[in-house]
Amino acid sequence: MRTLVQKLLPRTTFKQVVAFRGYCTDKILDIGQPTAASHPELMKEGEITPGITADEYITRRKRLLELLPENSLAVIAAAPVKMMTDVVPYTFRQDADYLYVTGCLQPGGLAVLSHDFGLCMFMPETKPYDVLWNGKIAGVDEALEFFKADEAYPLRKLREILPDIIRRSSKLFHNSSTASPAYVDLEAFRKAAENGQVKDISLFTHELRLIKSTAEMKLMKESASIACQALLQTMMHSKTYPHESLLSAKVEYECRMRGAQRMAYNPVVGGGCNGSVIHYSRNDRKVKEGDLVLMDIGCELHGYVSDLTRTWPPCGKFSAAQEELYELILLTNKECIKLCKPGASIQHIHECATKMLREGFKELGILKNLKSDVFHHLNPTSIGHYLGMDVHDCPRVGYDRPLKPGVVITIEPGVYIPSIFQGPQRFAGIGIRIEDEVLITESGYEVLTGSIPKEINQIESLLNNFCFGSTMHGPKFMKASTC
Ligand SMILES: [Mn+2]
Repeated sequence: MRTLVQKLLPRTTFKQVVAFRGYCTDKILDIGQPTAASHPELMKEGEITPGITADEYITRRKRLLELLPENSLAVIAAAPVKMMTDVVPYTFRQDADYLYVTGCLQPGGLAVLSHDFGLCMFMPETKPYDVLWNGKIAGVDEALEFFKADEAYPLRKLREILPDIIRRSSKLFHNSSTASPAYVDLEAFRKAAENGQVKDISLFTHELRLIKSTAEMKLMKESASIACQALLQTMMHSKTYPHESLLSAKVEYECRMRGAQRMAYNPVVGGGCNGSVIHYSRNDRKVKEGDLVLMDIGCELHGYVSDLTRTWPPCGKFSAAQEELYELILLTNKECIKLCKPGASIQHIHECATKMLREGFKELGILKNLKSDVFHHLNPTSIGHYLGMDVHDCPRVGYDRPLKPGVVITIEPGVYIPSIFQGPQRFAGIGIRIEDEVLITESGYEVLTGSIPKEINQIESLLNNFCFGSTMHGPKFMKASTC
């Protein structure tokens, strides 16, 4: 595509490009991502990303520097662009650490932090030709004026500037998940690595990201609310369109129509025994009459993700076997949520969940005895994980860490019975997970996904008393009906 255009437009000059941009854009400065000036419907004055102010970004950097040992350096690169085919990139998603520290949504940059100079941003440069094709991006001026960096340079200066800074530092922390040759190949970096002076920055960034600020909690709640509304619409849709791919499309549409930038992960839409595949992603089968469908979905809103799961029978009625298993998972979900409070840990809640599930499985005849190893096949997952800018957020923080106010975790008990199974055959091929998001508060917890039903009578009532008619055109056609 690009090569062809280069041939067609071999003499595009800078002046022509500027004139063209001036013609096709309005007078508001475009920095390659939303600002209060360009997107007043999305952002307030003083915010760098929607809901997060410049002051909050400055505070984050100050707190990160406080955690860094004396005379150390942090190097955090933006996420790389991943290509689908030669000139076609996958949708870009910024690395959470780089976004957390800078607020910058574009690829190609490098943030360097030290006690000496604060934040120094190395920014990618574009040629007029790139601007013509891909639009404006933030450069050195924007790094200083918009992202409030203390210093900023074009990326081409990196080789001149960074080696000296590295040599002057006794420890180096970098984001190994986005490590780029731009700095890793520098001799000074290689020497520091050989001397054992290089460690991963996530040790510190995950500590900071674990506890959400008031602004972050608001975004987490909005992200959860969007996912709940979207899944509710999808549940109602499921009776008329019980097909995994249509439910996946529906939930993504409903999330994005409500302002989410993307899904947090590929939706898991497992009908029948596909629900027993924990990260099932094919989503290409019709849900059989009488089967359950398990949907694990989440969206991303301005850098903050949601993650919830509901399991229901699109036909509108749980079978007796489905109901028996569902009640056990639901009870475990509710009891585990009650355990969420400052001082508890995911590990502790996991142990309580395991005990409840083992006893429940034994009672249902699924386990022969309480200590059976079969349990690990029926329930191989943790009861939950931290949630925030990433789905499995802050993995450097152990699950034995006492929870604190401002931490968000998931509670997601489940049972995954394969189709070929030694126990009572009425349970064969049933997969159930019920996942909620829980914010730890001073006094206990707040369920962020409480607006979507999980009780059997609520779900059956929802499916039988409300559903879309024979059209796919949205809520205005929603009606009480007996379909
Ligand atoms: Mn989860």
